[in-house]
Amino acid sequence: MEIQLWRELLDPYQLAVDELTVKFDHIISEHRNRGLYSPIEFVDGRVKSITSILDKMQRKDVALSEIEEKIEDIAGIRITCQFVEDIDRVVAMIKNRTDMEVLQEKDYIKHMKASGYRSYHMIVRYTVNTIEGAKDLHAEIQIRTMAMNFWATIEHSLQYKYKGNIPDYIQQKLIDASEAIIDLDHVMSDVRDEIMDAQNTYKKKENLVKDILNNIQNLYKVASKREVARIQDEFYKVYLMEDMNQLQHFSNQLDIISEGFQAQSLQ
Ligand code: 0O2
Repeated sequence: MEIQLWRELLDPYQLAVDELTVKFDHIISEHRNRGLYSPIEFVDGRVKSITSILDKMQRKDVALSEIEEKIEDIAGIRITCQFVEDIDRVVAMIKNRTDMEVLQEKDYIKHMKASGYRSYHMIVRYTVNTIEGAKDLHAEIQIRTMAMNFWATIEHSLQYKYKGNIPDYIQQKLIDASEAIIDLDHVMSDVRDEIMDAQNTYKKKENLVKDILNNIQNLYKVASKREVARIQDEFYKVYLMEDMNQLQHFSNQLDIISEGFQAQSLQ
């Protein structure tokens, strides 16, 4: 197939990857902006390379005319979570969405592959709008923990190096490593509440400081420089106390002060 035709074939898949990445990224920011824990830690996506498509066509005996129907991971999204429990939440979220339809699910977490590979796969139908109109296509969403991702990335590189024929002794080490990853994910789940608590506290503090600084910046428009400098000094003092309650109290007071100045400036 000519390169131009490959481009035309892959273009809508690139659009799907771009759109889906933005949508899943937005789930992260929606959670974080509300001070909530996000079950998604990060998202990335890719359109399968032409070489990889050709390899898969050969491996699965797929004709050129059947690519779109039979190769379901031309558009691939990878969602990485911190904890195994988060994966179920992400799966439920995807099933609830109205902008994609789940066609197939493969649970390689409950049913680990012989290689030691673990991940949750979903094939979805997704519609993109191109200059030629609406087009339905398939995308593969892989959901896994950071630890599973670490293993899969290393193993993928080895598969590439040994062209699928990884020597037995390395294969055995990979299986051992996969078992260790299962243990690691369990241990992390055991201290999940502690970790989430620490992360939430940090995030809350970050949001609060952002709000306070925004407020102080806005005050420059309505209050005297001297007054703003005094508030800023006060903020540094409270910040150094490392006490969230004090910081919250300061933020509430600042809200009241800001409203007062805003009201004055409107008179
Ligand atoms: P790439 O380079 O990531 O695009 P199969 O019939 O099992 O060969 P199928 O039917 O396409 O593959 O579906 P499956 O099993 O859900 O695998 C799809 C993708 O999952 C793979 O794409 C890999 O990205 C990943 N994957 C599956 N098995 C393994 C594994 O044992 N190790 C690693 N590291 N990744 C795996 P591609 O096209 O194989 O590769």
